[in-house]
Amino acid sequence: MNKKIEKVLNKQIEAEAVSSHLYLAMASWAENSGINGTANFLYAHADEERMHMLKLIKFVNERGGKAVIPSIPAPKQNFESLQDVFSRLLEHELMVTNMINEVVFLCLQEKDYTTHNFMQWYVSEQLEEEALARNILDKLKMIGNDKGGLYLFDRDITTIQATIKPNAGAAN
Ligand code: OFO
Repeated sequence: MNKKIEKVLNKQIEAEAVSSHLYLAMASWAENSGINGTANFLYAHADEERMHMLKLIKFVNERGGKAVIPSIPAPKQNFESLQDVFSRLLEHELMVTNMINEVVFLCLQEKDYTTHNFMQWYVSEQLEEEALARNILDKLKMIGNDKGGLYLFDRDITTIQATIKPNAGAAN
């Protein structure tokens, strides 16, 4: 495998691990705050990110490269509110999208069309994840501090996910 490509894919493996860890911390915070629907949503999201990481690890190894399992720092443990959680989540996803775009750009520069093709799955995934995070954040902004609204949000969060990402959680 092209060494430059191997290096950026390993950076991407690390980014997916960091995402999974961050969403796990958010899920645990939500669970401890009694916001159980959102906690379940975030636990599932953390699992999805782990799956994104695994998919990359297997791809690198199968193509003759060497996947590096990264050490990752402890994520932020406390959040101010659901709005705080989801604006951080959106910000994080935007950063991941930029990284993925960089990988795709490098693939074209290096004429690595196999990896370019493989990365298209991540490009579409990011589109969905950004749309989901924006949609959730818009709802939370509308609800503000209304307790009844937040109760319904927590109850219905999986429905929002099903509308935007019908295959979330499915094995890929
Ligand atoms: Fe949420 O992103 Fe992985 O790729």
